Amino acid sequence: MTETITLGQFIIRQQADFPFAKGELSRLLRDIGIAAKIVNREVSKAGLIDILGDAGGVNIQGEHQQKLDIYADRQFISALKSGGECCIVASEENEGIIRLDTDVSKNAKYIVTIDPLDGSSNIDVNVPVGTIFSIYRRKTTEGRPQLEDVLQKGTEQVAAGYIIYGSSTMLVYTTGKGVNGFTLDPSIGEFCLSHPNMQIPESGFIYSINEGNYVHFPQGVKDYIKYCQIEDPATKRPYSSRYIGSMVADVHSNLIKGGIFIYPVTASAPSGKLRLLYECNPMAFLIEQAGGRATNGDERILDLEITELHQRSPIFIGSKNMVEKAESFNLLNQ
Ligand code: AHM
Ligand code: MG
Repeated sequence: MTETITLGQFIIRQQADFPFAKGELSRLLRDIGIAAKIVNREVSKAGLIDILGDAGGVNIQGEHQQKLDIYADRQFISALKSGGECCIVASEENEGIIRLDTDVSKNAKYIVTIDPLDGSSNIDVNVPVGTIFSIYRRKTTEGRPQLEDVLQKGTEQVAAGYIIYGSSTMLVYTTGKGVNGFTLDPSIGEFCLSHPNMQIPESGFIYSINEGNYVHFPQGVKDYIKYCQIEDPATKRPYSSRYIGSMVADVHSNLIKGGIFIYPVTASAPSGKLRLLYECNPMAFLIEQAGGRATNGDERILDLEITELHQRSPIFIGSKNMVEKAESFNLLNQ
């Protein structure tokens, strides 16, 4: 019989590697895992009840919020609040930072940034959606935690990961010592270690980009796409094109099979579409930990300075050799 290791057991085992740690990060990861199970329950029954669709609100990016976005946002914030290990949450769905001012959490040492339900426009067509999270250490040492505690470079991440709500639900995360993936076993209600020490193939044969925007891409991005499409048996080109439109699902697929995911600058989105804090940094940390690479076309994503909560960035992320090849094109200039 194969041994089953639950997320909770795995976290405790990993903590044993840090004898002086007090267990706060472990408890924080546990809280995220709990919220993920609750959100998963709602996502999986979304077709049955009136939770699908537009809640009528518009988030600060000017995009329509779906009801499940709001639900997921509240669940994660509430789990982090009751867990007591996080003093600030910054969420893609909220304009400002959210201080968790309870007696326990106001002095907590961790910050969480989260995209509670990424790709939510796909919910009503039954396509995988996801949650993306990052954990940072608070920098200020006294008083109330501040915005500057949140605006940290990607290199400062303590942990990051995602949950993919798909044909099965998985939680994949890193604490800077490799990447591990857990699949939710609905029969016991636990995330179980299913993908230990995940490594992204060095080269892949899949490129993922919204080619509908082709005419608005910089010339270098157009040239790279052409490179992917040219026949060359030695490098197994042409590559396959796969684009789900849910970053978590696209990056997860490329993590397992090898590939590159691209969201470049476009004429209408001159800084790209995806957010540095909620989407690019956590995915970049995780993919680097799996042996891959992530750039904005000029600089490593994790080295980018961040000045605004909802700052956007172009991103080229995935298999190391594919991203390096893309970088040989002029990816940023129109
Ligand atoms: P969201 O956070 O509003 O859901 O948007 C992010 C999503 C990503 O998951 C996905 O990669 C991208 O937007 C798709 O955008 P597009 O439809 O422009 O290709
Ligand atoms: Mg998003």
